[in-house]
Amino acid sequence: MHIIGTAGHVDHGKSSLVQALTGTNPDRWLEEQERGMTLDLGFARLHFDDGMEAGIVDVPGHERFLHNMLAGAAGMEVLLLVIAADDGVMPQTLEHLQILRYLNVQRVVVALTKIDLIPLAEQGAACQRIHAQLAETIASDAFIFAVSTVTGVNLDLLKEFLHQQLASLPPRDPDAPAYMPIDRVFTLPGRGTIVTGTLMQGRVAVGDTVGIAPLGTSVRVRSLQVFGEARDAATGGTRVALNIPGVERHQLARGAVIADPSFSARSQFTVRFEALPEAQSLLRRRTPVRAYIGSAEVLGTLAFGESVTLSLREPVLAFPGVHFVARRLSPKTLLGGGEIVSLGHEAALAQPDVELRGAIAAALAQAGLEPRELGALAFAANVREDVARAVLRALVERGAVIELARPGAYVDAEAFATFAAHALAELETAHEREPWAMGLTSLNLARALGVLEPLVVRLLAALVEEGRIAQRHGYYATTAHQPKLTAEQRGFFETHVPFDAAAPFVPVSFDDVAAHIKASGIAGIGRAFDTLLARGVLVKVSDVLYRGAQIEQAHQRIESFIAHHGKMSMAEFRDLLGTSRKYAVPLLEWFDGRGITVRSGDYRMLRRRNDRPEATS
Ligand SMILES: Nc1nc2c(ncn2[C@@H]2O[C@H](COP(=O)(O)OP(=O)(O)OP(=O)(O)O)[C@@H](O)[C@H]2O)c(=O)[nH]1
Ligand SMILES: [Mg+2]
Repeated sequence: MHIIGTAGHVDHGKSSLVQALTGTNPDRWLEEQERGMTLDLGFARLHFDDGMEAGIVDVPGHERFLHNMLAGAAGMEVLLLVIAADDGVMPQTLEHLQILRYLNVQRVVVALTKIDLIPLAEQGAACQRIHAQLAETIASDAFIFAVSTVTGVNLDLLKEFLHQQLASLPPRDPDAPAYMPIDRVFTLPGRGTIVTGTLMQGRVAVGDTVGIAPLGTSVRVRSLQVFGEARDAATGGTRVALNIPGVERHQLARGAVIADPSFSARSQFTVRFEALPEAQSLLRRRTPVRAYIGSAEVLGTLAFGESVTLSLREPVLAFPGVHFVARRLSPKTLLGGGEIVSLGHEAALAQPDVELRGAIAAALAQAGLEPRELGALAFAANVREDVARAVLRALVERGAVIELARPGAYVDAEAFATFAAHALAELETAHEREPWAMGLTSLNLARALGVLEPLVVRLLAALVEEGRIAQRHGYYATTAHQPKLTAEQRGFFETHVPFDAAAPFVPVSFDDVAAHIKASGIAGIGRAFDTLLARGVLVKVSDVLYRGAQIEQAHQRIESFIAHHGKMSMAEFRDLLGTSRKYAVPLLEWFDGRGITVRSGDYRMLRRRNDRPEATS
């Protein structure tokens, strides 16, 4: 048996033609029948007088459902391209043809439908025009049948031609391993899970044990149907429904595969890839793609090197000779397609690839604390970057290697652990020595540890990422550290940044405080000052110093004033705080800068919360 597939632009009459040829309406969903539009794949059986049969897969023409079309396209051997005579070749006519050239189509027939809608005198010209438009496509040499499902004209001729085409297809290899991409999963009361699909090759029989990928389990086929009729077995080219009670419906979906139990899913393949000429410019050395293999749609990457590698985010069962199509992630432009050539390097990676891991680990160990980028490591181990990446991923997972960000690089875990221990020890000592300080800067640590500062920053970032140290306001600290001023230090600031209830918004001069700090001789007072500024206990506005509590109060007054009056002038703000213009102007500008207020002419308004620039601290 063989599979005929429809293709063509939305509304051109594909489903009507299938119904006219088979008596079955392929639009099986109520919604499809109500909307008069195919949304998902439909199936019908084409029966000939001599007993020959074929399965028809009917696809949606609307571009929004192209992913459904793709799920059914892999099984098509005879393409029935449908073009409405009154509309001609349209975008999806060509897009479907582009897709199908990468798949398994071996014969193409064109049905020029709705021929009843154009006058007899114009029909010849319409055929010629379409023939010209199909040049350079897989339908360039196809016979064109002008048909109508309304008048029935030429339907018998078309059907007979399909018979010829089917009969001329080479027979399938009955001994090939079974391979059936699943396109539907459902349950029937009392029977359990049913899966349907096009059996692309091999044979499945009742009682057989078949594998299910990517689940990786095997099940027994309890019963089997071909177009609603129970059979003992089915062979390649058949639409099949299998009752597999051993699996729950929710474990399966379109894209899963029933196959010979010896087959398994994998996520990396070496492929032959042919780009569409117009997509050539969209390809990069590593191009993220949406890959369509069998009935599956999976995100992945095409990597072009000495050979082309298709890496998938989720494993898919495929093997050499299986075709695929690739689209861009967004917009979902068709990029091209091709064929699986071999199973890639994953097999090698799954096995103890001790040597490769050893080579990469040794290169890193030799580099010590010096980060190495992927390219350099691949070079050192004499492997392709994608292979090196997979090995590194495994090494990172096992904790043998640390991954750094910006730019991405790798460091030997042992060297990193030594660095981390030293850095933590430095921080502990610093906190003990100066409990009032925020911690150490990257420059402090770089000097203490004898490592260049840019490298220290990247290594510390990895420690912060791991939650082993904290970074606040440019200082690094242990996660437990809370700066604590001495009584003497606190007393100093109580005195020199006083709070006067009679003039609550009058600040002090920053320079005065700085001069007092210099003169005071109190141990650690400068660092303590930094801590208060970093934590917002003291706030520098222009050349004066406020207490954080004063700023907080001013903020509250601004919010409630503008909430009442809608806006606020500088004079109003000054009076609101009972301060002078000298202090009011910079303070309000400070609130503007924090995204709390916004200037509009002579007035300030509140900035709506979602307009505020991200708080920077
Ligand atoms: N006059 C005329 N109308 C037709 C003919 N074939 C189909 N139609 C009408 O064209 C419209 C679309 O037909 P469908 O068969 O649903 O088209 P389709 O290609 O399956 O559409 P999608 O699956 O949504 O892409 C329907 O209203 C049909 O009745 C025909 O030969 N002549
Ligand atoms: Mg349809």
